[in-house]
Amino acid sequence: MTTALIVIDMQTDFCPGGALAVAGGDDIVTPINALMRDFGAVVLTQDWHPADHASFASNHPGTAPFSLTQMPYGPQVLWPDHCVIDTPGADFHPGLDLSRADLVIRKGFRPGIDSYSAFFENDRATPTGLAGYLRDRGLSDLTFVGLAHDFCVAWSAIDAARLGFTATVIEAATRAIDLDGSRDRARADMRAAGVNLE
Ligand code: VGL
Ligand code: ZN
Repeated sequence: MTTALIVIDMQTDFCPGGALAVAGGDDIVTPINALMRDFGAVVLTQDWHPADHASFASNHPGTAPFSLTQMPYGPQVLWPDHCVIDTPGADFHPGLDLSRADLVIRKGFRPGIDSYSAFFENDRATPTGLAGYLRDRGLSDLTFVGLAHDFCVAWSAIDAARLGFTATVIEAATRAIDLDGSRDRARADMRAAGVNLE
């Protein structure tokens, strides 16, 4: 089978009660577990930030979470502290079936740069290594689910399409942060990049 399910950032901090909670984030755990059986491979991503990470508003005195700043690599939303390495918020949701994962790819671990996409950091140039892994295994047909629809899922699916993979997002198995219309923008950007929205 050439298909892979890429499960994006299904972590405690992105679910209700977490530091960067996405509304309804935990509703998609059971559907994602069920989907895992239908794919030739399952990859999980894990947002994994040091406490001094540049994407945290707390590391930019005078700024508020959800404000926009300029980084050397481009615009960056400043977030509440989330998914800090080795804290409970970085754990996978306790209901997620980890047993089916062939690979866990961590991202966002360099202090100075964020990484929404599973393929590249936010400079859109520094690779995570995932593309090579998928190509080596002959996994060309990728389906994306998880959190958040309008950030890490969208950036991952768009990069996948750009890299020549077939990319599909099952929107019912995602939830959006929806910051200033980011959900609709992400949908338009994904369509423009050739991502299939199901
Ligand atoms: C995400 C904001 C910051 C995501 C990760 O998983 O969509 N969003 N870090
Ligand atoms: Zn993050």
